[in-house]
Formats: sequence, structure tokens, C-alpha cells
Amino acid sequence: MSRLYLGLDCSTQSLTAVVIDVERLEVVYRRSLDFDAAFPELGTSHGVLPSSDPRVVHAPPLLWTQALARMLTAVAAEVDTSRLAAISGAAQQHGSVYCRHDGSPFGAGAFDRALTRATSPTWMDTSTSEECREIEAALGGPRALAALTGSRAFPRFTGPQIRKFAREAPDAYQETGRIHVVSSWLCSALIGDHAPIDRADGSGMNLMEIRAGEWSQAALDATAPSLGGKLPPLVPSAHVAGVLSPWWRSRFGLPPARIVAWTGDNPSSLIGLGLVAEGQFGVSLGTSDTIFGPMARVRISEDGTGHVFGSPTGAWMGITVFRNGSLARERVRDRFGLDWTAFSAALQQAPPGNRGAIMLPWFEPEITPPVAVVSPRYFDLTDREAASHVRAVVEAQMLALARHSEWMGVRPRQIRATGGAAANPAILQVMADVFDAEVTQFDVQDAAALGAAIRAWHADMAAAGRPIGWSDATGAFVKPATASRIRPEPSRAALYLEMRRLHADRERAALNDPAAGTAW
Ligand code: ADP
Ligand code: XUL
Repeated sequence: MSRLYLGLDCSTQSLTAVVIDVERLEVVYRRSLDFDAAFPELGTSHGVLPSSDPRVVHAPPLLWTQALARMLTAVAAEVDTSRLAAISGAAQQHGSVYCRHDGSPFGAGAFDRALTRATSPTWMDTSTSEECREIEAALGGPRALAALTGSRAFPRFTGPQIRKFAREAPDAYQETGRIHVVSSWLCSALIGDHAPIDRADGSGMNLMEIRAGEWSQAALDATAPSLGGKLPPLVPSAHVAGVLSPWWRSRFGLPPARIVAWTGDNPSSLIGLGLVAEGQFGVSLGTSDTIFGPMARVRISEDGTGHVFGSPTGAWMGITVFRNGSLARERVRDRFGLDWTAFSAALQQAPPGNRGAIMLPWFEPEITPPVAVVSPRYFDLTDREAASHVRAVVEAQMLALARHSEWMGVRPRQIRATGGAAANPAILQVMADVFDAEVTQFDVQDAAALGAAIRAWHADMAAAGRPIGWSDATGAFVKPATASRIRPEPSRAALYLEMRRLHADRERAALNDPAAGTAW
């Protein structure tokens, strides 16, 4: 009887499930659950809670466990789960969940009773600049922190968020016996006890020594009191954390499947896109835009824009993250009253290079480069035509992706694109032209969930003493969408090299001068 593996991805706005059949080598099930639509009573918009301070972006952790229960109800009804051998998952990175030391609420399915804090700061939160500065100062500056943990301090990273909580709510912090990331919170829910944090997601906390894969005592001390005792252990991503707890089995009629440690959505997408050798690159155009690729050895981003995370393979990955991804594209789309078809048509109407017009689409505070306040900028973008504005937002995003990934030291020749907006070939053509690289669209939206399913299979085989190689495991499932290869137009290569320089100039001007490029 052929075995099945379930991969889950709890992203910002939705939970996705993918089931693979490893004898037929096919994805046999896919389902996605939109948080806002499925749980209107929790009051989220785009997966997060409304807030009077735009820097504070939280979500209720019970949203994620309720979504897990709703999803497993569907999986149990629609999949032959008697063949389910193992489950793993991925989640938005950096978000933190504050729990009691006692793990028994997980076993009882009483996830609300596990909590010492009702809401979780998410990766979109930018409210901890002060804590970032303090942590960096305590550890010898941003470069020293990056050399130690793989990244300088970023407001969304878990360490600065923990520091803020410990300062603002010292009693609740003291009551907190375990601090999870979103991935280990959901893994805990499945095994019925506190789960470990895998090294790939653990590297997004500013707390782990990036080379050794262990908590850094110096970083713990610089962050919050008695933090070491509150963190779960770090484990390799292939660690089997337990089996599906009796609560899920009796409630949903599911088998005692192995639960493989959960990881971050970006490390999981690395596997789901088959990126297992240095030189390969992925770009995810989701709520955030990210560019990432495997790294055989640790290279630190000198200008401080990128991060080095662990890879589920045990090596590392470089990644640069932009907050103004899909929501910025939507902002421009909606401003001109377009749908995606009209957006794509408008994109193709304006000439490549947009006659030198540059937008810096900081419609929300930006991560790369760090921009603390909402401040979109417009340089030589004087008309109010949809075409030039659509072209400007997409070109700006692609130029930023290209420029702010140069620190990884490898020039992308082939890019695998994923995420919601990778469904749009017009956007991918701009990506191909700006990078002067071939772009292949991979089964969009599901890369992180597919990566989780493949990781579940890979770890289950290793645990059974029959290990499989990463290339074999990914190659079996990771296939480009039909006819999705988009080639760069050679005549545009020189133009976009010039645009890279112009974009860098405009960005520098905007960062140095609050009034630069403000009119449109
Ligand atoms: P996340 O996983 O980060 O929640 P997704 O990868 O699912 O996000 O991407 C969702 C986004 O994809 C939507 O917010 C929407 O803006 C975008 N999207 C969907 N279809 C298209 C399209 N045809 N063109 C451009 N963007 C699209
Ligand atoms: C990565 C990051 C985002 C989230 C989105 O550093 O902040 O990509 O993981 O889910």
C-alpha cells in the first residue's frame, strides 16, 4: 500500500495542505483555507489584527490552531489517512507564541490554556527598533550580531520582540515558561506537548549561533532575563518530534503518524522549489517578496540587508525579504481600479525602463532597506497613468530584489518563481529582464507546503534506516508548471544594468532626504 505524507504551510493569510503519494510520485491532495474568510469572528484582515499603531502587527495564535483543526477535519474526510506515514509543516517566520511551562494543555487540545499572551507579534511587526539597537549595542554592533547569528537585529525577529514583551509586561514574561515560534507552536499542537525549534526557523530569532546551530548565551543575555530556560531545544530540521497525539487521533480518526519538526516557510520553500545546491535561486512573490538560495558556507551580508538562515538540508540559505510585496502591487492595482488582467495589460503598455521613472513602493514600513514609516516615493513619475505606475511598482520590486541579493555572491542564472503573484507571466517577464536570467514558474502558492511534505518523507525514511538524497526527494515532486519558462529579452540587459544604478541612487536619496521624490 503506498504511503502518504502531509505537508502544511501556515502563512500570513492562509493554511495550505499538500499530500504526496511516494509510490505514485504525485501530489494527490491540495487544499487551502483563507483565515479571514474561515474565521471572521477572530477579526483578522489579511491574517492579522487591526492596530492603531501601524508598527504593531499581531495575530491570535488560536487562529493558527483552529485553522489546523479545520484543515485536519477536511484531510481526514477527503484523504485515505490510513496510509498517512508522517506529517510536517512550515509557518511564517519570526512570529512568537508565549506559553506556560506545562505542556499538558497541548495534549488535551486546550490550546488557549497553553498561552500566557493572547496575541503573537508577526513578521510584519516593526515596533521594536529600540530593542534592536539595544541588542546590537550589547553584542558589539550590527556586524558583530550578523557574524554571530546570521543577521543584524531586525524588528520582526523574535529576539527583539521577546525583549519588548519582557520590558512591557514583566509579570506575563515571568509567567511564560516556553516561547515558541509559529512553526514550533503548531508542531506542539500536533504532538501534544512542547515541541523543539528546528535550526532553520531558529536562525530567524537573532538568538542562535548560525554556524554551530546552538543558542548563543551572549545573545540570550543581551535579549531578556532567564531566556535560555524559556526556549525549546534546537534540533535538526529532520528531527522526528513525536507522533500525532491521541487527542487528534481520537477526535479525527487519524493514525499515529510521525510528526517531523516544523520549519519556517522560507526554508520549507527552498525544499519545495528543489533548491538544494548553491547557485540555484528562488523568488517568492507572496504577501512578502523574498529572494533566496542555498549556501554551502556562511557568507554574511556586509551591508546588513540580508539574512543567513539554516537550510533544512543542514547547510544554510541566504535570503532577502521585502515587506512591500503583494500588498504594494495591490495598492497600485486598486488605486487605478484594475483587476489582475488589466494590471498585466497596463504593465505591458509602458516601455521597459519606464523612461527612467522610479517608484520606491514603501506603502508600508519596509524591511529592505529599513524604512520605519509609510513613505512611498516617486521619481520622474509625473503622470497619473495606470501603465507607468504599474510598470514602476513591478520594476522597483524586481530591481530591489536583484540589487539587495548581490551580497549572496552568486549571480542567478535560473530563478524558480513561486507565491501568489508568480501566476502572473507579465510580472515574471520583468523579473527575467531585470535579472537577465531565465525564470521558471513553479506550481504557485504551494512551495512551502510541498516542501513540508517532502521533508516529512525524507525524515521518515531516515528514521526508518532507508535514507534518500535531497536531489532525489525533491526531483520526484518539484516540477515546473507546463510551458512556464520565461526567457530574458537580451536587448534589455544593458538597460536594466543602468536601471540598477539609477534605483540605487534614488534609494540612497530617499533614505537621506525626507523630501526626495515625494510628489506624484
Ligand atoms: P502568502 O502565502 O504570503 O499569504 P500568497 O503567496 O498566497 O501569499 O500570495 C497571495 C497574493 O498573491 C495576493 O495577495 C495577491 O496580491 C497575489 N496574486 C494572486 N494572483 C495574482 C496575479 N494574477 N497577479 C499578481 N498577483 C496575484
Ligand atoms: C522572512 C519573513 C517572511 C515571513 C513570511 O524573514 O519575514 O518571509 O516568513 O511568512
